[in-house]
Amino acid sequence: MNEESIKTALIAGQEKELCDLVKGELSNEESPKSILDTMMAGMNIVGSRFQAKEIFIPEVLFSARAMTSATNILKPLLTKSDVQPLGKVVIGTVLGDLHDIGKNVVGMMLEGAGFEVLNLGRDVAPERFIEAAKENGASIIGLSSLITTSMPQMKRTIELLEEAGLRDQVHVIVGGAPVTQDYANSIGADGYADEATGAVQKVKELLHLEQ
Ligand code: B12
Repeated sequence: MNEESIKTALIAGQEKELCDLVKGELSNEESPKSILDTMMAGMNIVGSRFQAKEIFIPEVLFSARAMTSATNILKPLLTKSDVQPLGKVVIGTVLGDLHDIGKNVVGMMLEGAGFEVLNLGRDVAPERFIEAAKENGASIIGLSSLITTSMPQMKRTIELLEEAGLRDQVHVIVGGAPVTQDYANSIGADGYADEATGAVQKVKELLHLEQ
């Protein structure tokens, strides 16, 4: 796989070029998962450059847009639709937070592993998570937070779940760049993972499904 070209197009925010490269890799029988991993590595470089103030929000937005389009090409190949779901997962990015790339990747990997995923999007209020889990009989809520200021919404969602009397029926997993296992423990979450494959494993573990 031409990893460097993929990363370069992603970092430069070249949506069409990136999508063409991804399609080319797929026609060369490259695995969708390794293409996704390469793009995530590229997005990490974007993150480091943003942090180092070498690039700014507009550039990050272009990269994010390119990644979203290219990920949509991979989505049907990473997800299964013809099997009985292993369980239902409600996932979203918490209130006040507009980052959704990582959450979408986690959702996609869960679908690929055979779960039914209800993706609520981003900037999702705690009440909405509870409603959605209740209405759909979900056994897992996945909360994503990428900014430290939105992390308390995870705690709030768990509290509301308790107030709704659903805490023993619904497991909560949390993730996102600033979230840690210690933070997950401190708010009483049932699971944490720092990347999508770990998230799938964690969900299987919580539902006592074989690995
Ligand atoms: C892309 C990006 C943006 C894009 C988002 C576009 C989009 N559609 O998502 C835009 C430009 C909109 C943006 C805006 C902002 N951003 Co920004 N952004 C990023 C950046 C560069 C990359 C994030 C990303 O997509 N990574 C790639 C994905 C694949 O990784 P991931 O999200 O971490 O997800 C993986 C894991 O975390 C995990 N995971 C994720 N969710 C979940 C959920 C569960 C349940 C589980 C188990 C696991 C899990 O699995 C995923 C896949 O492996 C990060 C830098 C970074 N290092 O994270 C900054 C970053 C998150 N942003 C930051 C900031 C400050 C902002 C702004 C406040 C900037 C501003 N001044 O306006 C705004 C916030 C707006 C808002 N209210 O949300 C800071 C946050 C600092 C902090 N700790 O609070 C970061 C860390 C950059 C930095 N170092 O300063 N941003």
